[in-house]
Amino acid sequence: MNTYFPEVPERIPYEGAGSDNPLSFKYYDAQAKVGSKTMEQHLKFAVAYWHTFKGTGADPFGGGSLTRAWATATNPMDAAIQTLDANFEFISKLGIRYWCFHDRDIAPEGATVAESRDNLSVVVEKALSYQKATGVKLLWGTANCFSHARYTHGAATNPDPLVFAHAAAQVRAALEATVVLGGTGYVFWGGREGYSSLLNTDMKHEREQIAALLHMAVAYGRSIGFKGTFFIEPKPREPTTHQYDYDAATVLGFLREFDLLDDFALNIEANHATLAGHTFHHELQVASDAGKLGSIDVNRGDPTCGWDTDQFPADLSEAALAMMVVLRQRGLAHGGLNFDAKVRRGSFDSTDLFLAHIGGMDTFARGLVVAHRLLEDKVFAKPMSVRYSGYKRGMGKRILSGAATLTELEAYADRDGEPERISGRQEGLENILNRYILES
Ligand code: XLS
Ligand code: NI
Ligand code: NI
Repeated sequence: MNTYFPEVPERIPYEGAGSDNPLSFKYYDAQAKVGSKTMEQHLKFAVAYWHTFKGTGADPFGGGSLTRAWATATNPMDAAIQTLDANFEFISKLGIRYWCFHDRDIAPEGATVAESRDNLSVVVEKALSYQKATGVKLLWGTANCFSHARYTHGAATNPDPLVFAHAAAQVRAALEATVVLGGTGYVFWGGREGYSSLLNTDMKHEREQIAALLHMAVAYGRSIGFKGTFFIEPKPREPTTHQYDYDAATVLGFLREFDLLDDFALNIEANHATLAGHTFHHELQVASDAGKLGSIDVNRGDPTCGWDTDQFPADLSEAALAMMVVLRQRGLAHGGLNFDAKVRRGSFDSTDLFLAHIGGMDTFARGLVVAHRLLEDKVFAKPMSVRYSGYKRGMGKRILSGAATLTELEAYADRDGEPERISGRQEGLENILNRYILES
């Protein structure tokens, strides 16, 4: 397997921070221990097939700029197999263990539903043999129910049940592919499940429709032996103006409302968090507090524009804070860290794909080490526990236990008078975070 990236060695080595070799890891040392687990065990990185191998660099102002040797065949099935070859060569050279795909990324849509299924089966079989040969595993699969023109007004939320049926057929086949390839997750990202005008949209009806599809997916998935977790990936806008899965809190409410909490968890994407006006840290914490942080799409947005720019993660404090949430909940069971990120339109060399992933992996390796030390030293836990200590005793305890009444609290406030004001020390805590980033 040395066809598409001949300029890259068989395996990207770990050379440490002192190395000048751009094709080496500076911080990601797969077998190094952080706490009781190796970096590789903590950081279940996955390559996103769509951006890495199907991305063309196109934007609203111009067509593709990335020329890819694996995308030259004129027969779509030949091109699909060559792209799969490139995927496994790339992943093996990087030393990553997982990949993620949409059905339509790996196999072309056919003229009929049956033909599409057959195309997918052929590629899945080939992928399975590659997985066996390389030890690479599937993290999660999903169905692309948003690119085809039939999904213009949504897939499961489409006013036409025949469109719903096409989406259902895709989900069924993608679930089967996920099970065959041993994926531990199956993702639903909203795609076009949202609306742009309430003048033609019955929002309540559409939300019931998508809940129906999710229940069917659970029933079918479990019936064919899927033991993993179903994930919903929140996003507030793009492609529709109002996406139903706006953010983590909205999706948690939806799962509760439609009785889907048992089988689902959340796949939180950094850039979707910022599109929703939140921080990545906030979205991860909301999901984790509910016991529902299942997987993460690691990327970043551009703070100066409101698009899903899907850049590679490069911000150390963001990575450290994210890993703190992950470590506190003891990992991501069925999920991992999927690089849902693309190289910029101007980064057209295939080497740029390696540099981007190396940078993302180093960023999260460093973030992991920093997060581990912050937790070991209880840097934030100690002041946090002091801050809320009033609720561990007396009236605070009565409030949380549900025993206190408004009347009794009024008397308490009246008797004890004005509370002493205590600084939140935010700047001081930020200084400590920076010190850990610089010194870990
Ligand atoms: C798009 C989403 C998508 C999902 C998978 O914004 O991030 O790439 O991760 O369908
Ligand atoms: Ni994503
Ligand atoms: Ni995205």
